[in-house]
Amino acid sequence: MARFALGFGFYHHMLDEGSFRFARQCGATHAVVHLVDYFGGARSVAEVNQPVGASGGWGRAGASTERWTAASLKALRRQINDAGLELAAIENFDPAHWYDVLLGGPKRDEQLEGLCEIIRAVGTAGIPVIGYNFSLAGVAGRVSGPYARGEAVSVAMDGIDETPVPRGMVWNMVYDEAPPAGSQPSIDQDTLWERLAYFLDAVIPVAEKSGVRLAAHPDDPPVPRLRDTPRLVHQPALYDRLLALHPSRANALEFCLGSVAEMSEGDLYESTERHARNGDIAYIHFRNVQGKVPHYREAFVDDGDIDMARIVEILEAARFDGVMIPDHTPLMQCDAPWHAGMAYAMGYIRALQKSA
Ligand SMILES: [Mn+2]
Repeated sequence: MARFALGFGFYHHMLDEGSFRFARQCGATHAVVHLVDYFGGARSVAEVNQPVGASGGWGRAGASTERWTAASLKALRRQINDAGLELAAIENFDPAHWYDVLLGGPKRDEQLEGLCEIIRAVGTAGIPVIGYNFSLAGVAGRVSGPYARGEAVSVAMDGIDETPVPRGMVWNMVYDEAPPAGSQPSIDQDTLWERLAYFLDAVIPVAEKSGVRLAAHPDDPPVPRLRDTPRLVHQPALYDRLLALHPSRANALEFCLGSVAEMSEGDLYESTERHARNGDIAYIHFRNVQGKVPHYREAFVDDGDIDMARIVEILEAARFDGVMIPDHTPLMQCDAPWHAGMAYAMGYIRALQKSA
Protein backbone atom coordinates (compact mmCIF):
# COMPACT_ATOMS: atom_id res chain seq x y z
CA MET A 1 0.00 0.00 0.00
CA ALA A 2 1.59 3.20 -1.18
CA ARG A 3 1.83 5.97 1.38
CA PHE A 4 4.01 8.69 -0.04
CA ALA A 5 2.68 11.14 -2.59
CA LEU A 6 4.21 12.13 -5.92
CA GLY A 7 4.70 15.67 -7.10
CA PHE A 8 6.57 17.90 -9.48
CA GLY A 9 8.78 20.85 -8.69
CA PHE A 10 7.82 23.89 -10.75
CA TYR A 11 9.86 26.99 -11.37
CA HIS A 12 7.82 30.16 -11.09
CA HIS A 13 7.53 30.76 -14.83
CA MET A 14 5.96 27.31 -15.21
CA LEU A 15 2.97 27.98 -12.96
CA ASP A 16 0.18 27.64 -15.47
CA GLU A 17 -2.75 25.42 -16.31
CA GLY A 18 -0.72 23.43 -18.87
CA SER A 19 1.97 22.51 -16.34
CA PHE A 20 -0.62 21.43 -13.79
CA ARG A 21 -2.40 19.26 -16.34
CA PHE A 22 0.92 17.73 -17.36
CA ALA A 23 1.56 16.88 -13.70
CA ARG A 24 -1.85 15.26 -13.26
CA GLN A 25 -1.48 13.33 -16.51
CA CYS A 26 1.77 11.87 -15.13
CA GLY A 27 -0.07 10.74 -12.00
CA ALA A 28 1.25 13.47 -9.69
CA THR A 29 -0.98 14.84 -6.95
CA HIS A 30 1.29 17.52 -5.48
CA ALA A 31 3.33 20.55 -6.51
CA VAL A 32 6.47 22.07 -5.01
CA VAL A 33 6.92 25.65 -6.14
CA HIS A 34 9.98 27.86 -6.58
CA LEU A 35 9.09 31.54 -6.15
CA VAL A 36 12.62 32.84 -6.74
CA ASP A 37 13.42 33.97 -10.26
CA TYR A 38 16.71 32.20 -10.98
CA PHE A 39 16.48 32.73 -14.70
CA GLY A 40 16.47 36.47 -15.09
CA GLY A 41 13.15 36.54 -16.92
CA ALA A 42 13.39 33.36 -19.02
CA ARG A 43 9.92 32.15 -19.79
CA SER A 44 9.98 29.04 -21.93
CA VAL A 45 10.30 25.67 -20.24
CA ALA A 46 11.80 24.33 -23.47
CA GLU A 47 14.73 26.75 -23.19
CA VAL A 48 15.42 26.36 -19.52
CA ASN A 49 16.92 23.45 -17.64
CA GLN A 50 18.06 23.74 -14.02
CA PRO A 51 20.66 26.50 -13.72
CA VAL A 52 24.13 24.94 -13.35
CA GLY A 53 25.67 27.72 -11.27
CA ALA A 54 28.44 29.16 -13.42
CA SER A 55 30.78 31.71 -11.84
CA GLY A 56 28.63 34.62 -13.02
CA GLY A 57 25.61 33.48 -11.01
CA TRP A 58 21.98 33.16 -11.98
CA GLY A 59 20.31 36.50 -11.79
CA ARG A 60 19.13 39.39 -9.66
CA ALA A 61 17.76 38.62 -6.21
CA GLY A 62 14.59 40.32 -5.02
CA ALA A 63 12.42 39.94 -8.11
CA SER A 64 10.09 37.62 -6.20
CA THR A 65 9.26 39.94 -3.27
CA GLU A 66 5.54 40.43 -3.86
CA ARG A 67 5.02 36.67 -4.23
CA TRP A 68 5.65 36.08 -0.50
CA THR A 69 2.66 37.83 1.07
CA ALA A 70 -0.10 35.76 2.66
CA ALA A 71 -2.53 37.05 0.01
CA SER A 72 -0.27 36.01 -2.89
CA LEU A 73 0.48 32.64 -1.33
CA LYS A 74 -3.21 31.98 -0.73
CA ALA A 75 -3.98 32.86 -4.35
CA LEU A 76 -1.19 30.55 -5.51
CA ARG A 77 -2.50 27.69 -3.40
CA ARG A 78 -6.03 28.27 -4.72
CA GLN A 79 -4.76 28.26 -8.32
CA ILE A 80 -3.01 24.93 -7.72
CA ASN A 81 -5.95 23.42 -5.85
CA ASP A 82 -8.33 24.51 -8.60
CA ALA A 83 -6.09 22.63 -11.04
CA GLY A 84 -6.52 19.46 -8.96
CA LEU A 85 -3.19 19.46 -7.11
CA GLU A 86 -2.03 20.07 -3.54
CA LEU A 87 0.68 22.64 -2.82
CA ALA A 88 3.21 20.63 -0.80
CA ALA A 89 6.00 23.16 -0.33
CA ILE A 90 7.66 26.39 -1.33
CA GLU A 91 11.28 25.70 -2.28
CA ASN A 92 14.01 28.24 -1.40
CA PHE A 93 14.08 31.73 0.04
CA ASP A 94 15.03 34.66 -2.15
CA PRO A 95 18.62 35.74 -1.35
CA ALA A 96 17.30 39.32 -1.12
CA HIS A 97 15.40 38.23 1.99
CA TRP A 98 18.31 36.72 3.87
CA TYR A 99 21.74 37.59 2.41
CA ASP A 100 22.91 39.00 5.75
CA VAL A 101 21.57 35.93 7.57
CA LEU A 102 23.85 33.82 5.36
CA LEU A 103 26.73 36.30 5.51
CA GLY A 104 26.39 37.31 9.17
CA GLY A 105 25.99 40.93 8.03
CA PRO A 106 24.55 44.03 9.72
CA LYS A 107 20.95 43.44 8.53
CA ARG A 108 20.82 39.90 9.95
CA ASP A 109 18.24 40.48 12.70
CA GLU A 110 16.05 42.66 10.49
CA GLN A 111 16.13 40.00 7.75
CA LEU A 112 15.37 37.22 10.26
CA GLU A 113 12.24 39.14 11.25
CA GLY A 114 11.35 39.27 7.55
CA LEU A 115 11.85 35.50 7.23
CA CYS A 116 9.59 34.97 10.25
CA GLU A 117 6.98 37.12 8.51
CA ILE A 118 7.28 34.91 5.42
CA ILE A 119 6.98 31.74 7.50
CA ARG A 120 3.81 33.09 9.14
CA ALA A 121 2.41 33.98 5.70
CA VAL A 122 3.17 30.50 4.36
CA GLY A 123 1.43 29.00 7.40
CA THR A 124 -1.57 31.30 6.99
CA ALA A 125 -1.86 30.17 3.37
CA GLY A 126 -1.99 26.54 4.54
CA ILE A 127 1.29 25.52 2.91
CA PRO A 128 3.03 22.99 5.18
CA VAL A 129 6.71 23.17 4.16
CA ILE A 130 9.43 25.62 3.13
CA GLY A 131 12.53 24.04 1.61
CA TYR A 132 15.76 25.98 1.99
CA ASN A 133 19.47 25.67 1.31
CA PHE A 134 21.72 27.42 3.84
CA SER A 135 24.62 28.05 1.52
CA LEU A 136 26.92 30.92 0.51
CA ALA A 137 27.96 29.66 -2.91
CA GLY A 138 24.61 27.94 -3.53
CA VAL A 139 24.16 25.33 -6.22
CA ALA A 140 27.33 26.17 -8.09
CA GLY A 141 30.35 24.84 -9.90
CA ARG A 142 28.62 22.34 -12.18
CA VAL A 143 28.73 22.01 -15.94
CA SER A 144 26.14 21.01 -18.52
CA GLY A 145 26.74 18.64 -21.43
CA PRO A 146 25.80 15.34 -23.13
CA TYR A 147 26.64 13.29 -20.02
CA ALA A 148 23.61 11.01 -19.63
CA ARG A 149 22.56 7.88 -21.52
CA GLY A 150 22.25 8.39 -25.27
CA GLU A 151 24.12 11.71 -24.95
CA ALA A 152 21.18 13.32 -23.18
CA VAL A 153 22.09 16.77 -21.86
CA SER A 154 22.68 16.56 -18.15
CA VAL A 155 24.53 18.27 -15.32
CA ALA A 156 27.90 17.15 -13.99
CA MET A 157 30.63 18.12 -11.60
CA ASP A 158 34.15 17.95 -12.96
CA GLY A 159 36.49 19.25 -10.28
CA ILE A 160 36.06 22.00 -7.74
CA ASP A 161 35.37 25.58 -8.76
CA GLU A 162 37.65 27.77 -6.64
CA THR A 163 36.59 31.13 -8.12
CA PRO A 164 35.75 33.28 -5.08
CA VAL A 165 32.22 34.66 -4.78
CA PRO A 166 32.29 38.41 -5.53
CA ARG A 167 30.87 40.89 -3.02
CA GLY A 168 27.24 41.68 -3.73
CA MET A 169 26.52 38.04 -4.58
CA VAL A 170 25.40 35.14 -2.42
CA TRP A 171 23.66 31.86 -3.24
CA ASN A 172 24.44 32.51 -6.91
CA MET A 173 22.38 35.68 -7.07
CA VAL A 174 23.22 39.37 -7.03
CA TYR A 175 21.71 41.26 -4.08
CA ASP A 176 23.76 44.44 -4.53
CA GLU A 177 24.31 45.83 -8.04
CA ALA A 178 27.07 48.25 -6.95
CA PRO A 179 29.10 46.37 -4.34
CA PRO A 180 32.57 47.28 -3.09
CA ALA A 181 35.34 45.67 -5.12
CA GLY A 182 36.66 42.25 -4.17
CA SER A 183 35.36 38.92 -2.95
CA GLN A 184 33.18 37.86 -0.05
CA PRO A 185 35.36 37.38 3.07
CA SER A 186 36.77 33.87 3.42
CA ILE A 187 35.35 32.14 6.52
CA ASP A 188 35.70 28.73 8.15
CA GLN A 189 33.15 25.96 8.57
CA ASP A 190 32.45 26.61 12.28
CA THR A 191 31.49 30.21 11.54
CA LEU A 192 28.92 29.01 9.01
CA TRP A 193 27.54 26.47 11.49
CA GLU A 194 27.16 29.28 14.04
CA ARG A 195 25.19 31.28 11.49
CA LEU A 196 22.95 28.29 10.81
CA ALA A 197 22.32 27.82 14.55
CA TYR A 198 21.45 31.52 14.90
CA PHE A 199 19.02 31.20 11.98
CA LEU A 200 17.36 28.04 13.32
CA ASP A 201 16.97 29.47 16.83
CA ALA A 202 15.20 32.51 15.35
CA VAL A 203 12.90 30.80 12.85
CA ILE A 204 12.07 27.34 14.20
CA PRO A 205 9.86 28.58 17.09
CA VAL A 206 7.91 30.71 14.58
CA ALA A 207 7.65 27.78 12.17
CA GLU A 208 6.30 25.58 14.99
CA LYS A 209 3.58 28.11 15.80
CA SER A 210 2.76 28.56 12.11
CA GLY A 211 2.41 24.84 11.35
CA VAL A 212 5.28 25.01 8.85
CA ARG A 213 8.27 22.68 8.56
CA LEU A 214 11.58 24.13 7.40
CA ALA A 215 13.27 21.52 5.27
CA ALA A 216 17.02 21.69 4.64
CA HIS A 217 18.51 20.66 1.31
CA PRO A 218 22.05 19.27 1.57
CA ASP A 219 24.86 21.02 -0.28
CA ASP A 220 24.66 20.60 -4.04
CA PRO A 221 27.36 19.72 -4.89
CA PRO A 222 28.35 18.22 -1.51
CA VAL A 223 31.96 19.23 -0.99
CA PRO A 224 33.55 20.85 2.11
CA ARG A 225 34.52 24.02 0.24
CA LEU A 226 33.37 25.52 -3.04
CA ARG A 227 34.23 28.93 -4.51
CA ASP A 228 36.27 29.64 -1.35
CA THR A 229 33.21 29.20 0.90
CA PRO A 230 32.56 26.49 3.50
CA ARG A 231 29.63 24.09 3.00
CA LEU A 232 27.43 22.64 5.75
CA VAL A 233 25.80 19.32 4.83
CA HIS A 234 28.38 17.66 2.59
CA GLN A 235 28.36 14.25 4.35
CA PRO A 236 25.31 12.28 5.54
CA ALA A 237 26.33 12.58 9.21
CA LEU A 238 26.17 16.38 8.95
CA TYR A 239 22.42 16.15 8.42
CA ASP A 240 22.31 14.79 11.99
CA ARG A 241 24.35 17.74 13.20
CA LEU A 242 21.83 20.09 11.59
CA LEU A 243 18.86 18.33 13.21
CA ALA A 244 20.58 18.31 16.62
CA LEU A 245 21.10 22.09 16.55
CA HIS A 246 17.42 22.69 17.25
CA PRO A 247 15.40 19.49 17.65
CA SER A 248 11.82 20.05 16.51
CA ARG A 249 9.34 18.64 14.02
CA ALA A 250 9.72 22.01 12.29
CA ASN A 251 13.46 21.44 11.81
CA ALA A 252 13.27 18.93 8.97
CA LEU A 253 14.97 17.72 5.81
CA GLU A 254 14.47 18.26 2.10
CA PHE A 255 16.15 14.93 1.51
CA CYS A 256 17.93 14.93 -1.85
CA LEU A 257 18.83 11.38 -2.83
CA GLY A 258 21.11 12.61 -5.59
CA SER A 259 23.11 14.95 -3.37
CA VAL A 260 23.43 12.34 -0.60
CA ALA A 261 24.56 9.72 -3.13
CA GLU A 262 27.21 12.14 -4.44
CA MET A 263 28.75 12.44 -0.95
CA SER A 264 32.13 10.78 -0.45
CA GLU A 265 31.17 9.00 2.80
CA GLY A 266 28.18 7.31 4.38
CA ASP A 267 25.50 4.87 3.34
CA LEU A 268 22.59 6.34 1.41
CA TYR A 269 20.22 3.46 2.27
CA GLU A 270 20.97 3.62 6.00
CA SER A 271 20.50 7.42 6.03
CA THR A 272 17.26 7.20 4.08
CA GLU A 273 15.84 4.53 6.36
CA ARG A 274 16.83 6.23 9.61
CA HIS A 275 15.56 9.68 8.66
CA ALA A 276 12.35 8.25 7.22
CA ARG A 277 11.69 6.24 10.40
CA ASN A 278 12.48 9.25 12.60
CA GLY A 279 10.02 11.41 10.67
CA ASP A 280 12.79 13.87 9.78
CA ILE A 281 11.98 14.04 6.08
CA ALA A 282 9.53 16.68 4.87
CA TYR A 283 9.97 15.83 1.21
CA ILE A 284 12.29 13.98 -1.11
CA HIS A 285 14.21 14.88 -4.25
CA PHE A 286 14.25 11.66 -6.24
CA ARG A 287 17.00 11.60 -8.84
CA ASN A 288 19.91 9.41 -9.81
CA VAL A 289 23.61 10.02 -10.35
CA GLN A 290 26.80 8.29 -11.50
CA GLY A 291 29.93 8.89 -9.44
CA LYS A 292 30.73 10.98 -6.41
CA VAL A 293 32.18 14.42 -5.78
CA PRO A 294 34.21 15.96 -7.27
CA HIS A 295 33.40 13.92 -10.41
CA TYR A 296 29.82 12.85 -11.00
CA ARG A 297 27.07 13.04 -13.61
CA GLU A 298 23.34 13.36 -13.14
CA ALA A 299 21.71 10.32 -14.76
CA PHE A 300 18.33 8.99 -15.80
CA VAL A 301 16.45 7.61 -12.81
CA ASP A 302 17.09 3.98 -13.88
CA ASP A 303 20.70 4.50 -14.98
CA GLY A 304 22.64 5.62 -11.93
CA ASP A 305 24.39 4.32 -8.84
CA ILE A 306 21.28 4.43 -6.63
CA ASP A 307 19.08 1.32 -6.47
CA MET A 308 15.82 3.24 -6.66
CA ALA A 309 13.67 0.15 -6.09
CA ARG A 310 15.46 -0.41 -2.79
CA ILE A 311 14.89 3.24 -1.81
CA VAL A 312 11.17 2.96 -2.51
CA GLU A 313 10.97 -0.26 -0.47
CA ILE A 314 12.77 1.42 2.43
CA LEU A 315 10.39 4.38 2.32
CA GLU A 316 7.32 2.15 2.19
CA ALA A 317 8.58 0.03 5.08
CA ALA A 318 9.28 3.19 7.08
CA ARG A 319 5.78 4.46 6.24
CA PHE A 320 7.14 7.69 4.82
CA ASP A 321 4.05 9.75 4.04
CA GLY A 322 5.57 12.93 2.63
CA VAL A 323 5.98 14.00 -0.97
CA MET A 324 8.55 12.89 -3.52
CA ILE A 325 9.46 14.96 -6.59
CA PRO A 326 11.82 14.01 -9.43
CA ASP A 327 14.09 17.04 -8.71
CA HIS A 328 15.91 17.23 -12.06
CA THR A 329 16.44 14.79 -14.91
CA PRO A 330 18.54 14.72 -18.07
CA LEU A 331 16.85 16.45 -21.00
CA MET A 332 15.45 14.11 -23.67
CA GLN A 333 15.96 14.72 -27.37
CA CYS A 334 12.54 15.83 -28.64
CA ASP A 335 10.35 18.91 -28.89
CA ALA A 336 9.74 18.94 -25.13
CA PRO A 337 13.04 17.89 -23.51
CA TRP A 338 12.15 18.86 -19.93
CA HIS A 339 8.67 17.32 -20.04
CA ALA A 340 9.86 14.08 -21.61
CA GLY A 341 12.59 13.69 -18.97
CA MET A 342 10.16 14.37 -16.16
CA ALA A 343 7.42 12.10 -17.52
CA TYR A 344 9.97 9.30 -17.89
CA ALA A 345 11.11 9.74 -14.28
CA MET A 346 7.58 9.92 -12.91
CA GLY A 347 6.43 6.82 -14.80
CA TYR A 348 9.40 4.92 -13.40
CA ILE A 349 8.74 6.05 -9.84
CA ARG A 350 5.06 5.14 -10.09
CA ALA A 351 5.90 1.68 -11.32
CA LEU A 352 8.32 1.17 -8.43
CA GLN A 353 5.75 2.37 -5.96
CA LYS A 354 3.06 0.07 -7.35
CA SER A 355 5.29 -2.96 -7.21
CA ALA A 356 6.78 -2.23 -3.75
MN1 LIG B 1 17.97 18.26 -4.87
